[in-house]
Amino acid sequence: MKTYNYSDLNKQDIQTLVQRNIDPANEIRTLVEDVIGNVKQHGDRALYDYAHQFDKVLLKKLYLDKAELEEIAATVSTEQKAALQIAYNNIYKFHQSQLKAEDRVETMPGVTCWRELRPIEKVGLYIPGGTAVLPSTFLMLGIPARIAGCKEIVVCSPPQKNGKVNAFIAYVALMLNIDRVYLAGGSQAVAAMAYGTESITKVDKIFGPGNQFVTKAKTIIQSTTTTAIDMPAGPSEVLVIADDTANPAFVAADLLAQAEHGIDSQAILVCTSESIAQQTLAELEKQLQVLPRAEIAKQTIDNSYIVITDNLDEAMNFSNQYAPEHLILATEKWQQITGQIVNAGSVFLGNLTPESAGDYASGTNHTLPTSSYARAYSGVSVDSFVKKITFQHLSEEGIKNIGPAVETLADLEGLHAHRNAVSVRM
Ligand code: HSO
Ligand code: ZN
Repeated sequence: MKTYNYSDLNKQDIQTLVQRNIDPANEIRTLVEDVIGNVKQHGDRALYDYAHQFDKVLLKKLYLDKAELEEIAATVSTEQKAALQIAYNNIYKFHQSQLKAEDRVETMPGVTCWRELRPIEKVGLYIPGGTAVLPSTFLMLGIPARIAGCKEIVVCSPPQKNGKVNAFIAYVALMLNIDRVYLAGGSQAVAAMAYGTESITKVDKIFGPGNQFVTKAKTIIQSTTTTAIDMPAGPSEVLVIADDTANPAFVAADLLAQAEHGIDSQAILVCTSESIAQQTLAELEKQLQVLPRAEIAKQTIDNSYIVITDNLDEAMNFSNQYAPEHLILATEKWQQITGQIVNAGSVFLGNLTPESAGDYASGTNHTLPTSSYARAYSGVSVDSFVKKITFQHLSEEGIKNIGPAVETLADLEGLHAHRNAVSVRM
């Protein structure tokens, strides 16, 4: 890991350090557009063909039904079920607290305005099935969709070579009361949910992470169809702020947890103590040895860096410019600095709070803005699955109170019909 001294860095250096790979998927655009065009034109037929071509499987049916999911899920152990249930309960509890009715506001006597939630009717969840199958992601998307009350939840996941999905995906589907999983992956799955096919419903919004093909397909359909997407997604990342109260073994473990996701992940350490940084590097070496995914983690660590700062304020300053997906405050003084956080997807406070807790089971969502989108986006929550519709009501007193102002405003914009809509009522 390269080490930089914050005081040696000028504005341009920092700009370069906090920059992520800008759209490395651009070169695959034509390929993805081709797939989208094909699915749009040939529907299910194209999905069968792509399953053969990309997933190496000849499907007889495009989905697994409840009985098949139950059969596949039978291999999940009691211990695994119990752990999934704890995650489910905590995620459910935290997300349910996000459903709050808002107050009605009387802006003038007789003029009342308010907002009400309505679920997005049809949502599509993409559950990746690549090198690491992530049933936790299925929970993170399925639970808020259920809490929001979405009428139709379409789930797509790439088929394995045996024409099935992994047992944990099947089990989570059943936990969520979802009794059909479509066997479609990659950009073809995104296209199917955006355009609809004979068997897959066109949805209003597509959620979920995926490889660069999935991501590219999501960005394309967002601008070419009426289907929305959760957020632009890039490789996962963590930034750890550590001071002399941090535990180097913990910090190294957190950096590696991020690093094992993929070779394009980033694991950044911003540290006020050179000695802690050195000890963390030694720990990294030690802990890497025993990791099954060491190969991947090592590449990420080699591409990541350390910034040494004079104090926590400087560290926070750098972090805000980086706008990390995950921010870990590995310091006993975390309470002193949380107020200064401006840009971050999800924050982990103190030495005993690993990102892994939030990745799986504490209750917060792990679908978060990457690539510095944390400057403007929030992570997935129940809000992502609802619309907030505004309502207003004017009483007789209300129209009398507000009418003259609206008439004047309509006049000054030269919109006489607008003025009239008020005048006829007064
Ligand atoms: N850290 C990932 C989520 C995840 N980790 C799933 C393990 N499984 C992105 O927030
Ligand atoms: Zn993770």
